[in-house]
Amino acid sequence: MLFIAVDDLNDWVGCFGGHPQARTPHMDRLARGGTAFLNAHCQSPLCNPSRTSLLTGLRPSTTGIYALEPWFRTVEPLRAWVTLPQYFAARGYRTLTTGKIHHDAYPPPEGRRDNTEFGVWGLFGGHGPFPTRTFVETPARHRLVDWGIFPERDEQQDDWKVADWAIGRMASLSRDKPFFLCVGLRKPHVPCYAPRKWFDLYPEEELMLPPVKAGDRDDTPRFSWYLHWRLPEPRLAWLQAHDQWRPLVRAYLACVSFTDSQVGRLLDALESNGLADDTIVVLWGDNGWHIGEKGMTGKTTLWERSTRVPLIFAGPGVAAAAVADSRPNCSTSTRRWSSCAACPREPTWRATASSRS
Ligand SMILES: [Ca+2]
Repeated sequence: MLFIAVDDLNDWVGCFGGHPQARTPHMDRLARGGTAFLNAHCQSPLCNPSRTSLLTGLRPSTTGIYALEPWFRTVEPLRAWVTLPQYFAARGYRTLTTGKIHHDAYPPPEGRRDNTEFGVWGLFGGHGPFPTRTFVETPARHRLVDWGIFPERDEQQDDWKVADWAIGRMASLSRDKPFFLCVGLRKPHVPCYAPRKWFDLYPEEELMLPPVKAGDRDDTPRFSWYLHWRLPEPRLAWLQAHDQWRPLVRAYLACVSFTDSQVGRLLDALESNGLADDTIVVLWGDNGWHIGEKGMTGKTTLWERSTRVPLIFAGPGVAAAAVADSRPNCSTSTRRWSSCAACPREPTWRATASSRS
């Protein structure tokens, strides 16, 4: 099994229809070869609680973990809880991980040494590389909250190196033992840096901005704001005042396409190593991301933009060219890809996008 996690990827993926201009040919190809879950939502719209929930199979209301801390093994009821990779390991799978699967630095180094969480630890990677100074001075001046054309080549990105590590392992994975290979890609999590060719896919003058409604949070309870209001991502008002809304949308899309290309490299490597026919591929996002909707950027809200995530299963035993969609506008829960493409979704996009703002 190849288990690909993508950090902060919302539904701006071609086959999920979140942005009409998103170019993600490799995730779309994966979806066509399997089943896309069009109404998948994360269990909690933030890395640590979402990933902890997914890997333990427990809701955040059970783990009690809603924030970037703690590492769940320090919570007594979870100290010996069997995670998904441990479940596979107990059934004879070789388990390998690279990049961000558990949240950031988790587990602490001593948790990696004894190989209790995964059998093999690969390159951890990070958000790098970084320019000598940020391109955009946002109000919070957070090092990660930045966007722009950088670096020069894909190969300089940590995500490229993480994918490389996984690809290198595929060549040597023994065919006599099944594997559970986890690859955690960081983009499009901020900083939204990508080489120029990915920005060129989205010419600024043709770019569609997400539809937003003035006063959209006027009827929301104040408490709903407290979940995220002090996070470092700028608000829409700041982006508009500083002509940064369009550049951020463009940079995010560029990073989505860069990430998609890494997914493509992984899928190609499965095929070239003769592993494609008997490997199940799962691609999942840990939370979505606002880019102007509800007056904000970032995550940690309970609105759809923050909770809806891509989820694709493909491989042996998985229905191909299928979608599962439990949204009210879809008349059946599972459809063939071609028929579901006709489902109405996000009808406000084009009208709003044509009147540039
Ligand atoms: Ca995340």
